[in-house]
Amino acid sequence: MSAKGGAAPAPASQRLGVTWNEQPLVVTVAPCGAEVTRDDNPAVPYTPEEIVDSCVEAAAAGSTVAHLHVREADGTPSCRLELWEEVIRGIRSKSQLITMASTGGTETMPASQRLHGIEAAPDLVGVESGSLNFGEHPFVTPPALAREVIAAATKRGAGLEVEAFEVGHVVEAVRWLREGLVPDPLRVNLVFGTPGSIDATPEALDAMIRPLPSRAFWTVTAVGRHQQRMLALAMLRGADGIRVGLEDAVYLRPGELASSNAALVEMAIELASELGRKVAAPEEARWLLGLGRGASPGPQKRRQA
Ligand code: KMH
Ligand code: ZN
Repeated sequence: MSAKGGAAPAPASQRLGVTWNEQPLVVTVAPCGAEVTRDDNPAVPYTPEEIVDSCVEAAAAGSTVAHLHVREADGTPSCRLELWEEVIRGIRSKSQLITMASTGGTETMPASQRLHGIEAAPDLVGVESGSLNFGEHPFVTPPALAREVIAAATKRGAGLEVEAFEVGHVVEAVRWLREGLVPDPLRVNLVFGTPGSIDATPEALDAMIRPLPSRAFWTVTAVGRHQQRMLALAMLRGADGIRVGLEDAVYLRPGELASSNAALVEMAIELASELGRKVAAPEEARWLLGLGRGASPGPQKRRQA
């Protein structure tokens, strides 16, 4: 399907030529983000050791990708390369998780510092394809900064995942794909319910997936109380993956704080299983994300699975 077409892209299951629920689901954990604190939930990991341990537990619960930020020991969002290296090295030594360095930083972090995680050689790098208001503050990613992130990640041999908070961000990512700035298949994480950006509704989900080409690998993140409903909708809609973790939601269910990132992963996997979606094992996730040895899978190769 062309990105100009009016219809939404084919669900992953149709692309594979398998029934809708046979497409393995990649579960990403986002253990700490940059904003959430221990006042919100005492289980938020701060130090590299805490982040690594929390990710390893989440991997044991079934997640296969870790979307990462780093913090100083007091919880302050950080960009220090030593912290990035410690986290990525630690996760690699103790799990099969695919590591993804966010370049989101914080709204106030100087642009150049947002790129530091790339130097720690993660498997994937998250890149914002536009700007938005993030709560009370503008969160600005000018096109030149995005291109810098893409160039640095590509130079390092890391894959890219676009973080899209608005329909225009998805459209921009598709333009990058057409221009050859990012490889095919495009990987994009659609984020819903962040104050200041697109809402968490079925209509918003449709709007965000509409511009995507059929080969795109798309995942869904929903913030706070919207999480379970949006993840369920995404899984039924044929999402390639979902993301959970304390970065996005500190409650397991209304009134009950999540005891850990692993608890959120378990909740998501239970939900997936109730909806008939099986969860990708580490090697499957690596392959589906085009991170295995050899060429990126794409639909042709996927069909052989
Ligand atoms: N910390 C936020 C301002 C991402 O990880 O790509 C943005 C953010 C998004 O964290
Ligand atoms: Zn993040």
